[in-house]
Amino acid sequence: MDFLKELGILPQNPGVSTGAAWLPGGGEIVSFSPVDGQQIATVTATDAPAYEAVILTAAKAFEHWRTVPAPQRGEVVRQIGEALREKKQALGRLVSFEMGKSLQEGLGEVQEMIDICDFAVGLSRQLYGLTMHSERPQHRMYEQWHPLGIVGIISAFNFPVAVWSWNAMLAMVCGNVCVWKPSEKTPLSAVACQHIIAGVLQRNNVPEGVSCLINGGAETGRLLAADERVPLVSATGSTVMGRAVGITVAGRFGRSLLELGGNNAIIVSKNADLDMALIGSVFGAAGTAGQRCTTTRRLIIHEDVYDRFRDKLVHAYGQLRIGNPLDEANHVGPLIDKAAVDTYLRAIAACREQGGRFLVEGGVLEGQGYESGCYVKPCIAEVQPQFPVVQTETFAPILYLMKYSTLEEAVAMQNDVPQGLSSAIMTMDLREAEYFLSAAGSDCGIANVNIGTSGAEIGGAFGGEKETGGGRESGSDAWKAYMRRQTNTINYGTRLPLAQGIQFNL
Ligand code: UN1
Repeated sequence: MDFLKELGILPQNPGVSTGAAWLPGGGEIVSFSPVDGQQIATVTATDAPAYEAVILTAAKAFEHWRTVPAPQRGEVVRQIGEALREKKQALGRLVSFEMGKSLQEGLGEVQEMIDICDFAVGLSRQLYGLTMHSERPQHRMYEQWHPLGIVGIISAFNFPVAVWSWNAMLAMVCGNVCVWKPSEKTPLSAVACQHIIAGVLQRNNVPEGVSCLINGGAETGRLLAADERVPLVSATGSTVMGRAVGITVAGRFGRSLLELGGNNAIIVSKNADLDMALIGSVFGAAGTAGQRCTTTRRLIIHEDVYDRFRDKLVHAYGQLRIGNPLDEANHVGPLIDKAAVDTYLRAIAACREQGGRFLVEGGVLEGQGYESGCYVKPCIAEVQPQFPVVQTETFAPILYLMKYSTLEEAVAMQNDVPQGLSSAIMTMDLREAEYFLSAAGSDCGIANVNIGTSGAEIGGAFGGEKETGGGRESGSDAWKAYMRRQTNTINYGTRLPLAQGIQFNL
């Protein structure tokens, strides 16, 4: 496992960092690989004194970082992108090994990091505000965007590095400093990222505190959510976590950016290219072992093609190879841990109880290569849309099939869940596609045509509606969430006329 050495991972890793410096912390977090069930290494957790030291260092760093011109901040991010290019293979392998996603997807995740760095470099010269025409003579009005301060980033195990970079690289070019709390299930991937960027920060004389790392579970996340010194908390993960963070942050009038659960559907029209629909559905549902927030959980299939498409799906599931994700011959790796396996088994039992009929059976794999107990079979069930289990996001490869007859009915089914992240329609019919994208169509943050629900590019704003939390990360103008807007009016005349023509003569 040379990649661990290359990334500076030790048997015992400090886990509290203000950039290049590592602080003593509290207890210990153990990282197990779901690939073989073995302990990889341990990481120091963040106790209250270490947390306080991080926040004070970050606050001090902000005083300097906010004065560095944005394009110069972009230059630092450009170099971070270069450093990530150099370490792409090693970091991709660690992500695959610690999280359990396929090597291709581990490398793809690092590619997303590189892409967002490139995006952020360009953005560093494009933090545009508008100018307006004042109603008063010899007045000028414009708006500008200023950094917020400390941005807290809470990320999930399923994208242990990319989601941090979407937030951190934008936040940094915007002039903020970041405090990252990664998932306690994937702490080593975070330690590796911190090592990779530390050299770049040092070479550029960036002060300690611009990019900090803290480690721990929900209690560490609560410290960030409750801390008035942290104006923005960006949190990716479950709806339960997001609700707690969102309420705590709102209680102190802070801002939160929430990217939470999805319950994503593909509508397969009778006018679909069924071969294309098949690839999108199988990758979307079984890829990453069903552990993406954009994973395809529901297929809503037109009655005319239902039997044909169902048979194709069942056949394709028979071809899926499940096993060590570092072996490129395998399509599906393990779930993150045994607790996730229990959740998967409970959902299968609930589905059966509620009336679901399994076309491809699930189950936990045993025997050689499956010793970790985390490898499960992707499965398919025929269901009714209102089953409670179908309304719930289960982070595992369980695909629900439903039948429709009119497009209006299909869109209503697609929208009739509490979540609103990603959605797709497979159709060659322009009218159907446009209806799906119209105001009467999908209610999700992401709506695709002839593409599955997962695998979004970084250039678009990423996030969703309803219980997904409403936040937008990554591309487009998502950067605005990391800045405060200021409207400026300047009077360069010799009189002081009041707005709205009000006369106030002394
Ligand atoms: C997530 O699962 O938290 O669209 C993010 C995708 C990826 C990002 C997923 N680019 O599947």
